[in-house]
Amino acid sequence: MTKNFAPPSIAAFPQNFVWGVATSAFQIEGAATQDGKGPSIWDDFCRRPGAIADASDGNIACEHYQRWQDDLDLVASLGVDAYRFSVSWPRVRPGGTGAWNEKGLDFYERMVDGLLARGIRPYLTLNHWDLPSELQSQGGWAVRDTVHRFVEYAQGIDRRMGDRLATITTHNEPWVMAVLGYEQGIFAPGLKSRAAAMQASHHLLLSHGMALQALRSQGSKARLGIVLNLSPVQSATDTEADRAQAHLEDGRLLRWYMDPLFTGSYPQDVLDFLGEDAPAVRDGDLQAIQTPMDFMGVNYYSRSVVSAQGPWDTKQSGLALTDMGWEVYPEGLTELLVRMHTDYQVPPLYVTENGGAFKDQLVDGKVHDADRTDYIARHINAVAHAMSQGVRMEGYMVWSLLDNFEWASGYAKRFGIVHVDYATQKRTPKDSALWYAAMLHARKQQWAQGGGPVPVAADSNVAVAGA
Ligand code: IFM
Repeated sequence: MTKNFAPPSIAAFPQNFVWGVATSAFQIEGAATQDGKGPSIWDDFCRRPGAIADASDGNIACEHYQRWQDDLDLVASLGVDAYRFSVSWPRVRPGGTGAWNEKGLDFYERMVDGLLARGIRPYLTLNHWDLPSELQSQGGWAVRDTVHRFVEYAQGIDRRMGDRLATITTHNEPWVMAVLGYEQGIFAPGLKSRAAAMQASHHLLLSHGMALQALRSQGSKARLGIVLNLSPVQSATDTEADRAQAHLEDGRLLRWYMDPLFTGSYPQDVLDFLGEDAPAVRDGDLQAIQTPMDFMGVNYYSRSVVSAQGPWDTKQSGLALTDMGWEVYPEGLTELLVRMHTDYQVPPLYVTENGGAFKDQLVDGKVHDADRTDYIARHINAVAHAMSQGVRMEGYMVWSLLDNFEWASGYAKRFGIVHVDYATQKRTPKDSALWYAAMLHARKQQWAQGGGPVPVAADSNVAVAGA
């Protein structure tokens, strides 16, 4: 059993704080062409020579499409309150427009009902990057028509299952889709145009706002929001050049999304930097983007350090690094959450993703991933610190439930708290999963006993499926 990692200040979290685990469709489902699913930009991108580090794809992934019931049992055995997952747009509407695929819709509807039957709240994301290929062939997020197709898609999902969803997230990490996908070309669709990237980012934000309006006007029962990937951006040195570069990066990563969502304008310094690459914005767009949200999610992994001299080498900081080469920097999460709360009128916040890839070893049916447990425990404490400074937090979700397809890194990077043997598809909860389950179990006991902190015992014996 796991050793006792500084139990998060468990008393700092209210009883209704939502604890969860997260996944996304393309990364776990597989069944790339089954039951009428259409192709997505990630199916296409995986076929590009050199695009994916291990030349893998999402065709099989974790076979979640076939194994979803067992996977939901696993989720339930962790004792979480919520499961965050995404719908594959091309599985439910293969061309992105036109006919809907009943089998795809049934799959997600069964999953939502399966979660509710297990007492778990469904947190559904509409767009976790797998845009239907057919829409990409018409320009993808760089063209305005995709905004309207997305709104129809959101309405269709809400009509079908919105009455049973806790939340609907429009987009997961628009910065990643726009900048890595359209500007740097290292993610799907693999384009290299700053102008296209910025237009895509505007259309993602606009489609978010318009979808919220459309869902509200059809009476959606789900709480609505968006998820951004954010980090505090720090200057490598105190030189003016580094500080200016860090300010610009902060503008491109954080203010480019937070300002329009909460203040109704794009940051002027970034617009000046973009010049002709700035997006075309029509009258009314910024108003739509500002449509109030019920919650907002933040995905946090590390800080970003910026130097005017070029990319910062994370090895020079002396901080522990994950297998992605990302610094372990929980203080950054507190800093970020406090800033969001201070600088913007944010709705209640969630950490919708947090976790780490580490070099796991499966030995005798166990994975002793102390580094991951330590990472998670320290970040949960960072959330508690933010809450003690007045930040309204509603939940925390570990990324990820399962080892899965880590995009351009393929299957080599393992983020799961549950190990997946890709040859057999066997799931083995790692020590981090057992620790998380023990922590949640201790919390439930704590509340059953009327509150008061209960330490997470080193030898807690909580039954997790497959352990
Ligand atoms: O795996 C991804 C996820 O799809 C989006 N957020 C970051 C994770 C780790 O890179």
